[in-house]
Amino acid sequence: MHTQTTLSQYLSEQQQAGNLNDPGLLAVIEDITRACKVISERVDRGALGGVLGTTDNQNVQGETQAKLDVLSNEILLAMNERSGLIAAMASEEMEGIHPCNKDQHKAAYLLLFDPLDGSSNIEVNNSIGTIFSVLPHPEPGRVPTEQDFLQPGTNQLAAGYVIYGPATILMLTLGQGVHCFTLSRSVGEFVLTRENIRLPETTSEYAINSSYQRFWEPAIQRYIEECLQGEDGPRGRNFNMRWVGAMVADSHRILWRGGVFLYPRDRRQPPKPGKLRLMYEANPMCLLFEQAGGAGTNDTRRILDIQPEKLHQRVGLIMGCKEEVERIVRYYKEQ
Ligand code: AHM
Ligand code: MG
Repeated sequence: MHTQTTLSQYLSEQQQAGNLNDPGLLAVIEDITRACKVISERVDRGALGGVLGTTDNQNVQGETQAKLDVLSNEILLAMNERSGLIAAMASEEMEGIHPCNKDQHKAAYLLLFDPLDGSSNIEVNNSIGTIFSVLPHPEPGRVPTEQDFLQPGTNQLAAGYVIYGPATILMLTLGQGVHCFTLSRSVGEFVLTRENIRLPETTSEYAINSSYQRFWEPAIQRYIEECLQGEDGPRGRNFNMRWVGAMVADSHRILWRGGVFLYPRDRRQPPKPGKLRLMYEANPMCLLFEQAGGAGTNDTRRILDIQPEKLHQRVGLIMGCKEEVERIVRYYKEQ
């Protein structure tokens, strides 16, 4: 009989095998994913749950908040505050950090999240998700400041995302590979469904919002143009393109099937270096991609090496199979 391994069992087995020696971190992952199960339940109810539609508020990015953005943020805050392990949290939906006023001595972690990625998909019942990143508190024992969050992505202890799609799935890394868990409604737990995911080496797929083509820089124009030429162009093969409009869904397809996800810096709003945020979107995603054998860059710099200057800093993001990312880096250097 096929026995199912739940996330909790998987984590404790890994710990017993000596692969993970940070029990606090495991408890943090359990709390984050518990919150995601609650969000999944709310998403599932759709229009019947009264969670669709927008609020009258705007977040710090100037975007109108959907009801589900706010609700997911509240769920994540409430469920991660209890353990006392998290010193403070930061989110796409909050301007400043949210310190947790429990026993600060135990609180060794900082948690960042995008509570509901792909908000514009909510109304149309397409995939959406939650993205999270766990950083160490540089000085456990004192109340953290925003400055403490400004650590490069290489410092992340864990990262992952949950997709609320046809099935709710969790993609998780604790720095030792990427593993996929599927939420079993009958068991009420995330169950391991694929271990050690590796990005395929060769690729013929890409994801980009091409309606911004006229604003792209020459490196991106060149890359996409060559893909579009297919067999008749320098790449010598045909490419396929998809754009769901939720990074979790678009990059998940790439992580699964190979390819490259692009939300590059463009010339739409020159002071803004891209749309996506470094700390709770690009960093966790790039850790997952690197752990799966891929790569992530802004143009010529590895995303995980970027020293953040601001909590809500934006960044151009290109991630996927190493070869493709390296090719785009080369095009940026040559542009
Ligand atoms: P959100 O976190 O406010 O939902 O915004 C991020 C989303 C990404 O999931 C997605 O890749 C991108 O915005 C889509 O943007 P666009 O509508 O410009 O294609
Ligand atoms: Mg997002």
